[in-house]
Amino acid sequence: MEFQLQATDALSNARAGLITTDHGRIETPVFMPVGTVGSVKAVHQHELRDDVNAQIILGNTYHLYLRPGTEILRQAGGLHKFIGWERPILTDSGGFQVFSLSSNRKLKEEGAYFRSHIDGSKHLFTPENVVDIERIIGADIMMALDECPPGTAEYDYAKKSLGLTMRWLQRGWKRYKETEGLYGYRQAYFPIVQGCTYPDLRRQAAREVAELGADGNAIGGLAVGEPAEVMYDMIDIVNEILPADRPRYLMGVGTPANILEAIERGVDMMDCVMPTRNGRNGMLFTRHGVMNMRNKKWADDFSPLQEDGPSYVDRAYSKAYVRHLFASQEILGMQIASIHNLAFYLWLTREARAHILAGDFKQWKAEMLECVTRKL
Ligand code: PRF
Repeated sequence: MEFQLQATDALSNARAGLITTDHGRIETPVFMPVGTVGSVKAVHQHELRDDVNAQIILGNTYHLYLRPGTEILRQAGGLHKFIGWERPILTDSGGFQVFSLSSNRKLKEEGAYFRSHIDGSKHLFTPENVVDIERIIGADIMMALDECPPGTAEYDYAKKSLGLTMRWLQRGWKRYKETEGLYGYRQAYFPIVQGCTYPDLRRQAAREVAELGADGNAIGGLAVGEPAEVMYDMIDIVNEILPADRPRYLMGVGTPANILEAIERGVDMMDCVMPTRNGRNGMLFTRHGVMNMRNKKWADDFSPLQEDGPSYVDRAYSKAYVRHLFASQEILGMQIASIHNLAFYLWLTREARAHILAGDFKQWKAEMLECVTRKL
């Protein structure tokens, strides 16, 4: 994987860059739709490519390992072939999901023991076997196994947890290096900076992560219950240390406002379930503000979903129709909302990139921030 830094904003830390993988290029800043089990919920692969303009999607090691399992994925020739997606894929390591989904999980030095949320079966994730699984999935970017403590974690717990995440990182990196070149194409391995909301822990983690010299680096453990301002401070602290010539990936963030703030602070990649999950609940993000499509006020509004929207669904369907679909609990409402929201998120990051390249990011961002936080 290669990263070319194309421009840095004069008035902020925002950057525009180009990632090159063996499955194609990614222009940054970029938003990555979440396709946990090998499906971006309610959105076809051709829609992701042609309507949403997704450059890369996410899969999750925890889910894919449990179902369909590594044997099926190996037989399929990897996730790209299995799901019919030829562009890049990033896999999260599953550490985060072990903690949010599985039961009876136990962290030990050797790894994370857990029971499947599907059938209760017992499993162990180690930094090494997670690399092996991500290799078989065939991710272009593989994430290291980490522990993500809650946003409210006490200092002592945060420190102990970070120690474990860092020891796991060294072990995972070793396995990554040992297995390079065995799987046909290049697969990058991104370490994850943890450290909760404690500046000294964040700095220490960022230094250790930077020292590895990985193709890209991630910031985890944010948007987990801490105030947004604290999250922004942590991003600033970490980005001061992470190398400028490698992409920076902020994991699981966030609202359109969070995305604009993160880009301003030098983040290049983001993912979040919000556009799809909130979309399925009838919440539409637009450049003019947020609409709740369950609201009765749209019942007789026959204007297009978003006249100047980035996707064909924005002009093909009226607000009244989409409101009707949600009122009737029709699947099509969720599909339209998911395509719309993802297309909007991808538009937002593309626009940010264009303004970074044009040199007027800061002013554009201030205006856009006001618009996207309105309630329509
Ligand atoms: N670690 C991993 N995945 C994640 C996170 C993390 O800290 C987050 C936190 N926002 C989302 N997804 N591995």
